[in-house]
Amino acid sequence: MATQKRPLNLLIAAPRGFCAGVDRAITIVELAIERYGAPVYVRHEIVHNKFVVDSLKAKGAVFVAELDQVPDGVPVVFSAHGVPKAVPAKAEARGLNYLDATCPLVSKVHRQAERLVENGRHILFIGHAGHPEVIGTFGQVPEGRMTLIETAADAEAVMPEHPDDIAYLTQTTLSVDDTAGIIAILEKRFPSIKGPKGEDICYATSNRQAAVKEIARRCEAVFVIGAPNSSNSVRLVEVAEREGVRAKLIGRASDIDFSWLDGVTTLGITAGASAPEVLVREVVDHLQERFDVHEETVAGVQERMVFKLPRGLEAA
Ligand code: 2E4
Ligand code: SF4
Repeated sequence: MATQKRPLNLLIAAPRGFCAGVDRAITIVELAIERYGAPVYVRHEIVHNKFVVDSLKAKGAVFVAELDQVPDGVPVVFSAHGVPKAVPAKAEARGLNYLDATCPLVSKVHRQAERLVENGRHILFIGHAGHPEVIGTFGQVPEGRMTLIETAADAEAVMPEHPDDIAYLTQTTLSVDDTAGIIAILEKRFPSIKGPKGEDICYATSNRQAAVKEIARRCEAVFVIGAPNSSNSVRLVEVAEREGVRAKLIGRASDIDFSWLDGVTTLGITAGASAPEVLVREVVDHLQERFDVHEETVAGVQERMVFKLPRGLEAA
């Protein structure tokens, strides 16, 4: 039967969606429920995705903002974004059984921060104010030893007390391009500034940004599946926009307003590191109801990263 639907080309970015840190964090909550039984408390959204959080709630997870809301005697998981040192310390003082789902790549930045401060350096931390990862990283060092740099203007303006004893570190989910600009300013102003050995922006963040750039070059609009509080997802929207396309952050298929696609013949789709693949399929299926969809996956680098589970849960 001839179809009346208008054709729509879909370019689906790869890699997209879950990274190794998110996979690990969700598995930790699931295994904790299996091992200890429900309820298992989780401090902060395990990852910034409502679908993931709701699925875990259905299995017996209870999400709270602060440790004070966790009753005595129940296990608690710390989210993938990391926590200030005071949080596990408080949990220990209360005798709580806690499991740390902080991504190992965030923990690596925590250890770098500690070491730099031990060696007498003041840290300029490039990140976004109020984000839980930034709060967690600031909480690794004594107050006053780290200064937040959010923008190029901040990098131009910062006046460290001892400019020869400074270092910089970054949040893991920043824009690769913006961060390079900020670091260039810092290195020009403070030639002896110490930087991280590898990259603090993680492999998943940079791979997803490269992949969305690739599809954005070939389409008129891009949908990024992710949450407004998901830093890496919001960065994907910005990266697509910089390539000159219209980009929309959507939580899931039901957020789509088909009028956004008026005049669009090729639409790009990607997903942030905390957005499950089922939501990508749901979006494609939803578009298929309205359009004669032609789907193409645009494959970039292959990811093979897998992180070990915390000791104790491995055998579960
Ligand atoms: C921990 C570190 O940090 P962001 O807001 O992008 O977190 P999200 O939960 O969306 O993604 C997973 C994640 C967790 C990323 N980096
Ligand atoms: Fe870890 Fe990167 Fe995933 Fe964040 S985006 S959880 S730092 S792998």
